[in-house]
Amino acid sequence: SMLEKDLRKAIKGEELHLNYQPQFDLETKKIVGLEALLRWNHPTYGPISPGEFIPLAEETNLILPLGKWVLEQACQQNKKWQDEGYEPFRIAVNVSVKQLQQFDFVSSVSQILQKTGLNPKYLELEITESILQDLACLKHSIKKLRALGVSIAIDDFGTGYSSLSVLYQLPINSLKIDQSFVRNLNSTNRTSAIIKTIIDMGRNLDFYVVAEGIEYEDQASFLCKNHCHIGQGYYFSHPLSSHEVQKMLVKRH
Ligand code: G
Ligand code: G
Ligand code: MN
Ligand code: NA
Repeated sequence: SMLEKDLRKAIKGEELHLNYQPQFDLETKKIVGLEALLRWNHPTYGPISPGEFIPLAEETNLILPLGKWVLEQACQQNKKWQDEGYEPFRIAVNVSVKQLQQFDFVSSVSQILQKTGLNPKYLELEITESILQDLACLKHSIKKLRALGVSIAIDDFGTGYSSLSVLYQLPINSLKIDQSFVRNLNSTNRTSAIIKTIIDMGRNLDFYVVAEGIEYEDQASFLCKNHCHIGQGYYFSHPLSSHEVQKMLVKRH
């Protein structure tokens, strides 16, 4: 398709960039991480959402070069902030199942870490819950990534198919509660019961629990009161350009 051809060109050119959405410790209100979010500014159509072009990139395998580009950009930018003397934090990068299924995925992550000089403990990979259906073959890669020192988050948690047994079999670090739960928090008691249950379960399994899509103060305070560790959403900050991020970072003294 035309869009596919354009995306191929975009990967080589200057049309792609990353935005970064801050993640806050809900108790201390300090920045503890940033999620890298891909943006495509098409020369004629303007901004195209990753929700539209990521599925296309997955179908055409363009996600492989694209995913590598995202990983390298994110690691490079995070290392740069650290070198400039800002307090270090983790950067989270979304990874598609197609990428994880590549036999050389772990070694390409390792190469990118070496090339950029980023300490692996400052990289987190976000994997959507739905891919855990393919558990057997991914378990091995996830274990190797952990052995490298990289963290693993389960994204959109609560919407996919993972059984509880999957959660204790996988060496993951965090659960990201899907935005839909936070969005419906006020409308039903059931949603708040589900959120509390996910937080308790996550904490009991020693995971960090992250809530996404927080838009209102009462959502943030509900999550904080119920001991969710980390919050992300428009209430705290929209995704920002690297320049905007830098303005809110704190120098080490
Ligand atoms: O940033 P935004 O809400 O528009 O993102 C829409 C969707 O695209 C989200 O599901 C998000 O996880 C996904 N996405 C954003 N950036 C990337 C990326 O670099 N790689 C992958 N695989 N998905 C991404
Ligand atoms: O699937 P994933 O969780 O990676 O998607 C992240 C997406 O959610 C990004 O596209 C980001 O722009 C969007 N997002 C982040 N915070 C909020 C929020 O508070 N409300 C809504 N509606 N979307 C958000
Ligand atoms: Mn994500
Ligand atoms: Na999510």
